[in-house]
Amino acid sequence: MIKKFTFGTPICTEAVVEKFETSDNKDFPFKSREEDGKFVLEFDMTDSDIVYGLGEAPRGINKRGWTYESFCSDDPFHTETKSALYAAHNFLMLSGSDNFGIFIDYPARIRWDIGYTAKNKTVITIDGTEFDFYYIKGDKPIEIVKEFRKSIGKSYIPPFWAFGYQQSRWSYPDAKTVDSVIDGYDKAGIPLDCVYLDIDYMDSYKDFTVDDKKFPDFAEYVSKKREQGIHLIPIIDAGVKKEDGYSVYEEGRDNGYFCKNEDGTDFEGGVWPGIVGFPDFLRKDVREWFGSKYKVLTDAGIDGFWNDMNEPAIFYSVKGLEKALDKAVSLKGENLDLSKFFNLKDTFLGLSNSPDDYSSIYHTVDGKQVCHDRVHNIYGANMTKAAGEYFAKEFGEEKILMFSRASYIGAHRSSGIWFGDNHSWWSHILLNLKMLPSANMCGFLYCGADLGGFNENATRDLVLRFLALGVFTPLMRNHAALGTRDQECYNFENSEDFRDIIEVRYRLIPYLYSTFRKASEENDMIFRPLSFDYPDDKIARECETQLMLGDECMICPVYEQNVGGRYVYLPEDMTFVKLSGTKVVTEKMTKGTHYIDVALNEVPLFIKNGRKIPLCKTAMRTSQLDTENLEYIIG
Ligand code: MIG
Repeated sequence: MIKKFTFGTPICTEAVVEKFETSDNKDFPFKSREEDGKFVLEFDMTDSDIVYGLGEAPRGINKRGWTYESFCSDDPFHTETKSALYAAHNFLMLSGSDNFGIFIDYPARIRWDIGYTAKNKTVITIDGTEFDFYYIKGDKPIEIVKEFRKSIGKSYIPPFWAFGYQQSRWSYPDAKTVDSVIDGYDKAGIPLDCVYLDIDYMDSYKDFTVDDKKFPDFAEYVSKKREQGIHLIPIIDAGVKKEDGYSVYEEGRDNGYFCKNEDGTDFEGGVWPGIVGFPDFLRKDVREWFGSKYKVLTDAGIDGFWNDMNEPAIFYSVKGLEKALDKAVSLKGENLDLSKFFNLKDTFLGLSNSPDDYSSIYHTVDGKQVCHDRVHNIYGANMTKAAGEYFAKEFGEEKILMFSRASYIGAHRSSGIWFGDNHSWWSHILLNLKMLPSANMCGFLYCGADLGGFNENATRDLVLRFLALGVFTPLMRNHAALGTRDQECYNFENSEDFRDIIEVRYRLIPYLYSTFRKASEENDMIFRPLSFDYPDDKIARECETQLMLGDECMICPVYEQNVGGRYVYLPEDMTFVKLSGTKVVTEKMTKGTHYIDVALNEVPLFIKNGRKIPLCKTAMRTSQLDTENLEYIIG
């Protein structure tokens, strides 16, 4: 049962597709108050209640004991004391003494104090007083999730090949480098379906251009790669380079498609290409225009994209930089004391993603000028919708791979997400695991983290363990930052170990793909916390290092260095399966805690008693998989 409450006249985000009658605000089920233009609501918790939700966010599956913010943030340090990442997924759910979910459909900042200030209180502060509020009542968490998911519409389903293994790096700048990556994988006998093109494929970081010195005759190159079974996936950034003669910019400028300053002139920020205009994706005509620009690349045979920098990330604004430079010049020759020096330094450090800049950007919503602060969290989602809507119209469903960095609920209907710039840290294997069920609750099924870690140098064993989790994530992509150690599997010693892991993925694709489709069609989750399935089992309720997968499995990656296995908790008798290349070893295990040995080239998995999962033969490409002749592992 869902009850909708409307406060004021909210900006329409299009997150919810089901129609609900609006309830009387007198019946609002929470203690609430308005305070300084903000709306505050709260609820009590008992010690054993669990609070789920917030999708792509820092920390645990149980969100208790911290404060979070809904504010799409370009922050490449996903440390545990952060409050926000790239997404704003305003769904929260209490399970225990009471069972309910809430969705706050509001495109600006929300603060969620979930037992941080007072252990047994959740206090939610909405940065405004105009929003839609959905109260979802159910007996069990999964029922609440399904009800909520039904209201927001079916999750995006990517093409089948998007379940193959994908290799990325910032950057493979030219055709020769891309060829060498494919070659490296082929020679090592490691399956591969996609290679990514990060910003350097473009001409001067201009969206929808290709540098023809690096990729002469791009369309022919793309088609050659497709003959080899490889999909190239270019990146698209939110900012459009300001340059006379560059048609995308000129069209945007001449038609008034870019976000504005208060005085109506174009807001100008600096990102990779230097100064850019930011398309006002909140306008339907701008979305149609920008969406149709992807055609240049789809015409060249491209059938997958990733949208980046759409929080939006702004390195500096032209106004902000000018002020900072003036300050620096005015201090020239002065003997700076510490406070003056740090103030100067902070002025420059504060240029990026600055609150002042965000406050000075204006959108047009329903013909009215609206400050960016009021709609920040739906900017990136609308960029991705622009693309998704164009693809669905032009090519039909399930044809184009599309995922985004920034997101808001609703974008799950047209794309997936990746979890942004993580690190090559062991702790980020678990962070990846914990985000999966939370993202699923919010509709994002096609998702995954940068396997091996994006920032800093990875070790061989970290990449292997990360991949062994990635075997199960719909998006299985290894990605690494500029300047870090090579992270392609074939670049490490004994690459057979990597082959063993990735072959397991290909063998599981029929199972993973059908589990994915089913979850999308039934508004279900692919990954669930153990507590969903075993609500009365204390250890299962608290477990955040294992997940249920589909109706059949439990996964439990190894997430520490220099260990040959891990402890795992079985809430009931199950079959332990170790998969490695073509090898499958099974062992019956009883309810309780066990230590399992897992070598670096093995993928651990548990199957519930009486359930079975299919395996196909492995292949070098998803297009070569024989999905008809399956063998089964029986639990
Ligand atoms: O400022 O395009 O999250 O995956 O490799 C960095 C370069 C911009 C951030 C993305 C990352 C990508 C990188 N981008």
